[in-house]
Amino acid sequence: MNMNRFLDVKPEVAEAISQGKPVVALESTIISHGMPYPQNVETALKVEEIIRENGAIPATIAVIGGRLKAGLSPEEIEYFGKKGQEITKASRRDLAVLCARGEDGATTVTTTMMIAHMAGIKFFATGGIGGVHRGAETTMDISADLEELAHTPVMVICAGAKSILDLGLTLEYLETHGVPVLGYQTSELPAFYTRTSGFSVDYRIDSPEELAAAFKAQNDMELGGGMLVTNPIPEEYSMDPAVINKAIDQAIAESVEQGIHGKASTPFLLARVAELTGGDSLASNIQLVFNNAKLAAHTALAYSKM
Ligand code: PSU
Ligand code: MN
Repeated sequence: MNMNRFLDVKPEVAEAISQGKPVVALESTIISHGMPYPQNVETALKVEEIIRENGAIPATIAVIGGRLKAGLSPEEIEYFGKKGQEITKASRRDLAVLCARGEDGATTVTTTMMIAHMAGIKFFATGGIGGVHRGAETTMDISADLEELAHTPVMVICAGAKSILDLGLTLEYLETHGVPVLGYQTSELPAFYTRTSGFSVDYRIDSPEELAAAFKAQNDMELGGGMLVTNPIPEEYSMDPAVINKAIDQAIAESVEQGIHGKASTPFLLARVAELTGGDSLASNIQLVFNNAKLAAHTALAYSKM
């Protein structure tokens, strides 16, 4: 554990880590920027409960008053949910200034991986990751999440990537940077709201024990990077690709028209897609996060027994 002077690990989480018990990290940008209030808070609390029911300790990660927090209280989760987009969305470039100034930050996949690693947490469940955006050949909009996956040894369990991204280019980027992309019980990359995308993953893996074994091999060899597990949304919650893709195309067209760019781009697209599909996409989003939390807990538990 790298106990740097900015890090606060919740006692329950610190105890589990020191005893080699399974711990699963969760991000806070999904709360503040990824879902509307109050569903964001309800979901974040329920996700923690699911992780406990499946044998692991949850550690929601955020920056509060300039402290890097591994493990939040329900009140802190409520605070992030209520403040929503007023909170700074904190990627790697933001951490130093936020901590020096004593400010709050909602952690993305990037900073959640960083803080999880500082605390000694190896597993992280979320909804979707950032990636190479459509049109990146001119905008150069590539999420810092991909770079973090290349360098930080945390396993990220997600539901694939939303087609607000260019999935083909995202996979190319991950390949170049040596990030294994694993499909849980599928050989096709899931596209978040839908179970298929037309793109293949690197390996299909069918059990939490085999996921844990792959990650352990990577760690024991000290290869140093992360691993991406893509877990398809349960069939009963998956969406009609025509409906979701229409909403995504419209949201992207509006973002180009309005000149949305930089860190505002992903939150804008997420919120617009949710609006355009009514409650449907939000309901699917919530269910896939639950599904990922369960798999992450099972994998962390299997790893703790190896
Ligand atoms: N994709 C989602 N939901 C999310 C995000 C992405 O389906 O909540 C959030 C995550 O926190 C992710 C971040 O790390 O957006 C990526 O932002 P950017 O594209 O600006 O790197
Ligand atoms: Mn970006």
